[in-house]
Amino acid sequence: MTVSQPSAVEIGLMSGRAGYVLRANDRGAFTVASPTLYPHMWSWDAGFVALGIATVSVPRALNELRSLLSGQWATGMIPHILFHQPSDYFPGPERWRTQVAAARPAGVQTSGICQPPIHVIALSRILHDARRRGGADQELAEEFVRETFDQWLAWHQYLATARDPYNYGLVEIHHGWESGMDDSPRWDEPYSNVHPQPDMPPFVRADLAHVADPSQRPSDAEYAKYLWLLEQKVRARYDDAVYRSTGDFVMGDVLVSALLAAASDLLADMGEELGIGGGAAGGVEQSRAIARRFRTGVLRSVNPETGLARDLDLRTGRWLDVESAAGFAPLLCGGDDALTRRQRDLLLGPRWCGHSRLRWPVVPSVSPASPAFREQTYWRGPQWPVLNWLMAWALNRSGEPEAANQLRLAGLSQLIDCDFAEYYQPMTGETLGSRDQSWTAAIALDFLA
Ligand code: 2M8
Repeated sequence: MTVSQPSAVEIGLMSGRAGYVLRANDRGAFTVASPTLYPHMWSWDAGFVALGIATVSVPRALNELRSLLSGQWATGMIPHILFHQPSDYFPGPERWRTQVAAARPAGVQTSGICQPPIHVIALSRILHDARRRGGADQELAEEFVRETFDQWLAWHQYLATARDPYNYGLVEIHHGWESGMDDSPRWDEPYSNVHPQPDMPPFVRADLAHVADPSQRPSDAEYAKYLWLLEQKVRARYDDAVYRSTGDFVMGDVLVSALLAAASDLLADMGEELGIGGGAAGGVEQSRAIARRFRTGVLRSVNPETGLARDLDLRTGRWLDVESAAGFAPLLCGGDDALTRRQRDLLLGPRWCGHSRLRWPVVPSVSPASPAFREQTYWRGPQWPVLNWLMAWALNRSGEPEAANQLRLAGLSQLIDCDFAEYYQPMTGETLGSRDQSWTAAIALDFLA
């Protein structure tokens, strides 16, 4: 299916409405991930939000990242949620009980796990935008990179050490939420080994009140497992080594690893350009080493038959062969040109974006040809505009601008109604989950810039 360029009127309407959504979701010091379902700051959402806001205002974009960094733990971890204000979101701070953790930050309540390291990818894009504009924007952005370089490096080092103590080259995650793809079939096999115990405190879900149909969200049984892992993290006092030996879910995540590799290269590039982090033991070299290790880990995980990268269950030692979009991790971190071309063809081909039943040729979270595919359940098949953005970004970086533009145009067509939904039913184009989702509006702005 070929998709055409949106008209000037459509572009004007979409960018106006996307800008409006981000303004409406702005709470002063930070942007909520969505107005009611997610009334807090989420880590990887904030990265996408910042790069979208940068197309309108570089200072506001930098403030978003500064606000996120205010939640950084002493370990270097950037937590997955910052609770800047009270709300009915569950699980909130009283459930996370991060006061048991010595490394928690002062002055802001946070969750105790993390999310994919998209932030430096966003920052380098913001810097690029700011340089194009020049003047005060450029100065501000460069100053921000100088000021925060060590914090980003600490974040990446945390993932490279506390979360890869044996140098596998795969970042270990301790909860499906850390992958960003909560209920993805990537984690079905590992979750079958997670058994909530009767001493887990009872809970009432708040999320279902905010969606039209519960089948768009994870099931109650899945939620109980999510809460059980949270409980195990609390019982380990958020000490990664203790959790590793006691927790039920320890996975080498290929998407997180590929993003870490890509982000580490970009951090090194920025350091070199701005003359920071130099020397043999400096931040630039450390970043390059992290990039190399995790790129190697991602490439090693590829199943030669399918051409897709695989997560590794570090509890059982089993590779997890699932046709999820995370399998395209090598496209994000590069390192093998033949594989990049193979993945490009696969992504645009009939098992993925070129599947005959898709309403729009946009990356689905799971291949529609896979038995695990569900068309309206959360990360089990629906299309997530941010994933599509990531793949377009990756294709551009790998020297595939035409393929990238195909995804961009398809992504814009999908968003033409300006609902900026959290995710989309791939066969009908119906909007699912939350409306006015910040990161969806943000990537629309970036695609239009
Ligand atoms: C979703 O995750 C949260 C838990 O972190 C939830 O379901 O309550 C995921 O889509 C995640 O990737 C995203 O960052 C978050 C906020 O948009 O929502």
